[in-house]
Parts: sequence; structure tokens; C-alpha cells
Amino acid sequence: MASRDVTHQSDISKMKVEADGSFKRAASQFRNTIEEGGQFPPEKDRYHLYVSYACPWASRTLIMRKLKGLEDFLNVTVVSPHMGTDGWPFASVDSFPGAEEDPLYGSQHVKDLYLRADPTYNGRFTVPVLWDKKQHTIVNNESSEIIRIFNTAFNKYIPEDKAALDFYPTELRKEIDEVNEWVYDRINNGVYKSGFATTFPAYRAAVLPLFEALDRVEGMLAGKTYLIGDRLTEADIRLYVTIVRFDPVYVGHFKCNIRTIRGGYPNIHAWLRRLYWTNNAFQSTTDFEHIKTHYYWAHTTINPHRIVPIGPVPHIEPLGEPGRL
Ligand SMILES: N[C@@H](CCC(=O)N[C@@H](CS)C(=O)NCC(=O)O)C(=O)O
Repeated sequence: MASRDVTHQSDISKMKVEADGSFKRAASQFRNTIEEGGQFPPEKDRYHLYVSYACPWASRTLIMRKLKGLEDFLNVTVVSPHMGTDGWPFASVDSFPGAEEDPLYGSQHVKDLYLRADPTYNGRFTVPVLWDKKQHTIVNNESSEIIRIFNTAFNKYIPEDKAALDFYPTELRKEIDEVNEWVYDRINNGVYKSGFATTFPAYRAAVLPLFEALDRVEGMLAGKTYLIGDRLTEADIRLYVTIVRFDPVYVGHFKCNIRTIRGGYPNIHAWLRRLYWTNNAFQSTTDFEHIKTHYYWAHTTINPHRIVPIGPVPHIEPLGEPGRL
């Protein structure tokens, strides 16, 4: 589909870092919303979600879709974790177990969707992608906004009990926004800044604040089930996707190895296992094969031989006896 050479946009090994060796994430470019009377009104089976199970940002949207019971409302397509020179491939190009073909256009790669939506697009070809099947374009490719869309946009059309679930409640918004800000910078994006750094000072400038932030989260979770208030909020969802990848990937691949979650953070470890083992929206959207394969295979500048390590064994520890988490 692409007539111009876009490999500088799709090939992660050609991604540039800053002059000081630090990694800066580019902002997402499609930022529309779904709303009554807008360009993208809420409608059953009108929208489609393209994701990778490997990607923490995409996994946020999968978790929210499950929690809000939007499975019948909005279909999903999962790409292969083998993100190569053309970016994320569909199963037609790379039939990794669990990967799927593009049911809408038979695309070979996620980049084909971006170029269909906008042939002049000059950003990275990232997942998640929220797609409008009517206008054949991208509604939004920014996970933090897609989860807010899922939280409210379809409420009029879904069962009452699901519509009533609010993961960004008005009375907690201020606190959620505050926590999201530093969790994003130091933890969600902090692991990438640590892993993609190409100088020791840039690495240290990311990894130390990352562990300070984990220490802070550990304190916040003392004697508590959820991060904010006494209910599950988007702050838990946004943190979970990074923590569940921490011991299996970030400790080794991204050199975030000052401590592990299982060895060094008992409160975060208990919170993680509770979400994974007691709420299916978390376990059913977490695929350790896709996760580990993606990072260790795709980032050849960090892991040139593409060996995917066996451990940790197990990828996530069991829940344990009640009261003895
Ligand atoms: N800010 C975006 C980030 C999405 C993102 O960076 N996704 C990664 C996968 S974890 C991706 O698709 N990267 C492809 C690339 O950069 O070429 C969001 O939160 O949705």
C-alpha cells in the first residue's frame, strides 16, 4: 500500500534518540473522540480496535473494553508480536499463535491502516488504533484517551450494570490525574527511557526516578486493595500493564534491575496478583508469550540475537492463601 519509503517511521532499530542518549516518546497524532452529534457518534459495531497483547498501552484499552462489557459492541484484532522493519504485522504475514488477520482490509501491517487513513502521515505506526469502519479512518491512537472513551461513550447502549461502572469518577479525578502524571513519566514511560537510553547518564537519569516512584507506590498500597480510594480506577489499570511486564521483561531487557517486583515490593506484588488472579479482565488480556517475544525479538539494538529468555519461572506467582498475600 505504501508508495513512499516509510521505514524510518516503522523500523524501531532506526529510531533516533536525543543527542544526550535519552529516549523521548513522540505524541500520538489522531486525537478524536466518540460522542453524540460529533464526527464519530457512538454506534454498535461501527468501531474496531487494533492491538498487540505485547504492548502495555494497547493492553490498557483491552482491559477497559472487558471491564465495561464492550466485547459485543466493538471487535478487536490482535497483531503478531514480531514487530520488524515494517512495524507490526498481521497474521497474514506472520502467523504467530494468537495473531489474527486484518478482517477489514486484509492489511499486511498496521502501517497500512495509518496510510489508508492519511497517506501523508509522518508519525510512528503504533498500537492501539481505534478505527471507524464507516469513514475508514482512525478515531484515536492514544490509549489514555481511548480508555476514557470506553469508560463513558457507549453507556447509553450497554447494560445498566456495565454503564454504571466508572473508572474515572468525578470525586477522584484530581487524585487520579496527579498519580497518572508521575506514574506515566517515571514508571510507564520510565522503563522505556531506561531501556532505550544509549548512555549511562541517560540510563541512570531514568532508572533511579523509576525505582523512587515504585517505592512511592509501595507506600501507597500499604494496607490497601487499590491505588486510589477503595475502588478500581484507571490509575490501577495504567499501572498494572507496566507492573505485570516488570519481572518478565523490564528487569532484564530494559535493565530495570535495582529490585524485582516479586522480591522487593510486597505490597505491589500482592496488588498485582490480586488483579491478575481475581479479575478476568486482567488475566484474559495478559499474554506472556506475546509480551516476552515482542520485546526481546523486536529491539535488536538492545538484544541483537533475539534470544527470548525462559524465565522468570513462573511469569507471575500464584495468589497464595487468603490473608497471606
Ligand atoms: N502514546 C501511545 C503509545 C503507543 C505505543 O508507543 N505503542 C508501541 C507498542 S508498545 C508501538 O506500537 N510502537 C511502534 C513503533 O514505535 O514503531 C499510547 O499510549 O497509545
